[in-house]
Amino acid sequence: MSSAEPAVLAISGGVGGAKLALGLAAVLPPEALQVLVNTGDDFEHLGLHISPDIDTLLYTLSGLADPVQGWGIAGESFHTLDALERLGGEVWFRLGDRDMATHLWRSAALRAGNSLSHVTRELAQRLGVPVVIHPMSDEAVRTTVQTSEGSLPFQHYFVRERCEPAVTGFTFEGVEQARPNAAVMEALQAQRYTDIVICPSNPFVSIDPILQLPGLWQALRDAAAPVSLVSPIVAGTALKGPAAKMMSELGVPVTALGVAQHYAAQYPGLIDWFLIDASDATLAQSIGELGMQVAVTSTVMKTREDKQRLAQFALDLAER
Ligand code: FO1
Repeated sequence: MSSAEPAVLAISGGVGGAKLALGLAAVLPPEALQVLVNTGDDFEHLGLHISPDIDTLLYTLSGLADPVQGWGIAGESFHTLDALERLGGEVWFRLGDRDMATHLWRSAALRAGNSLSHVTRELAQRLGVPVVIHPMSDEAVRTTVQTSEGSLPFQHYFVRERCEPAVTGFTFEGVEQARPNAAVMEALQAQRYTDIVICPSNPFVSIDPILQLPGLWQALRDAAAPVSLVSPIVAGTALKGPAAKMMSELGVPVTALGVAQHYAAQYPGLIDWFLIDASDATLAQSIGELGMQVAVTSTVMKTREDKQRLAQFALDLAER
């Protein structure tokens, strides 16, 4: 793929975002889609470097993903974890046997001195993913969740504690020193993106770590390409993950309007189009008053057709 070609940039966390990325991949030629992915969820575990959101994108776009849970590989076995459990090792993070190969391969390649961008590009090629997946940064940024039970590294909060502790805030360790993905910054400066689509991912732990990289959200705002965002909250609930629980614990209204207020306050002028589900149509006027154009459609992605239709709808907004 020539990186000088015009392309759509999707910005994504894990499972929810990967659904729209899959829809975009189906309606665009492969070289016309790039995905910028959160790495705030990455962690070192059992001596391995794990990049859960990158892997969710890799597995979803290669057709390997477990369709029920959205992460990991379909039909996975857990013999290694069973053996580790017999040894008294840590097994709360469910690493499947085949998934383990990805972590082994990535960890060795990083240890050999390669950047996460390079390693991700190699993995995509080897797994037959034609879309470019950009880690948000080659430097470590680690999401920490402040909770009623103290500060927890993201995966400890999310998987080990099953999102049970009440959230009081988030920090993205290392974000001030990290540089945003160089290829994406260069493409933004060269006006190579025709559309920028923020997927329906968790605003606080999937999209904020990306947008808070120095200079990134301003570069997205200043690009000529329209920025559209699909609300991850529909009819007062999150379609996937703990976003609704987090919003309610943080005192943010658990509505698409609450999501829009977050983006308007944190990233003024960034969002051109805010996409909400038809069930939230009554919120359109209040969201519009925040200075965003609002588009109403069906945003729930259950089938392949839903994903493609929403992807096409988001792309068509640019022509309005
Ligand atoms: N999510 C879970 O809820 N439980 C798990 O045991 C788990 C294991 C896991 C292994 C590899 C991987 O790439 C992802 C995994 N996830 C697991 C998903 C992941 O932790 C979260 O979905 C994301 O970090 C949130 O975007």
